[in-house]
Amino acid sequence: MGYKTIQVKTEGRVGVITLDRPEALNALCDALTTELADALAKFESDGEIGCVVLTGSKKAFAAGADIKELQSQDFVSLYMDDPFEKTWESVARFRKPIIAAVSGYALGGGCEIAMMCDFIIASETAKFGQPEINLGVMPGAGGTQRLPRAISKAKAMDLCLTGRMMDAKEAERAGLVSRIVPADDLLSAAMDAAETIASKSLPIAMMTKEAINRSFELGLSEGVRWERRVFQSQFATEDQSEGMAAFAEKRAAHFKHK
Ligand code: CO8
Repeated sequence: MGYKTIQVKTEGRVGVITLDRPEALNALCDALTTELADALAKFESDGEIGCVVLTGSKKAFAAGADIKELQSQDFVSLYMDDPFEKTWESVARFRKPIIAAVSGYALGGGCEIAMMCDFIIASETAKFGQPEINLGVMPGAGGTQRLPRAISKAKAMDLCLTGRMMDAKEAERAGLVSRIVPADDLLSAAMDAAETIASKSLPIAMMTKEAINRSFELGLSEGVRWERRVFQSQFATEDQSEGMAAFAEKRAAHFKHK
């Protein structure tokens, strides 16, 4: 598939997807989310890929869903097509580690897609917000659910009800982003993190991601019990044998990633 709205490349074990609709600040039109889902499916099935970086331009990670496309939708068309289920959710469903590298605007669906990633590295210029209320709607791609889990009810209410943006510093204080880096260093910082993750055992990294995500669905005792079973099961992997043998033998571990 030749992509028109994203750019895709591979560097070692890291897949990089760059949202690329500069004329619309990377607004998430149907074509873009379809291409994004396709690229993720390919990275998911590619055994050589251990981590993905999702990024945009300096000015915008993504300024939200494409309002010009959404404008003509009605309830039945949105319900029947359910683009959220068909394409957007592919980011949340992606099983390998995925990092959002955010510079500039991450608004509405842009903020929601970033939150579907495992963590967000932000440039100093990043701006996050859920301005849907200004359009007469509310967030529709997970914003009302993921934002309070990420940054507290108070801030989620503040952002979703006023529609205001928060800058990178406020987002980091609130816990939405894991770190802030200078704008020029954004991609290299995200690539460094992704290469580090991709050098670990892929199945163990995937189980770690799954376990942390389960913490949002389960109560504490169920979550801890589930974690313990997965931890125990990891002793059936070659990567556990290799990782612990390498420590004992004072050498670097060589994970098989499968
Ligand atoms: N959709 C479509 N086009 C957009 C969008 C967008 N979200 N954002 C920007 N653009 C376009 C502009 O229309 C403009 O195009 P043109 O030059 O043809 O007029 C171009 O990008 C540049 O934008 P601006 O001139 O507005 O640039 P500024 O630097 O002046 O302003 C802003 C930047 C503040 C980011 C401004 O563009 C803005 O407010 N954009 C809209 C932000 C917004 O409201 N986002 C939420 C959208 S709704 C949503 O995301 C719901 C998600 C739920 C989806 C559920 C699954 C289906």
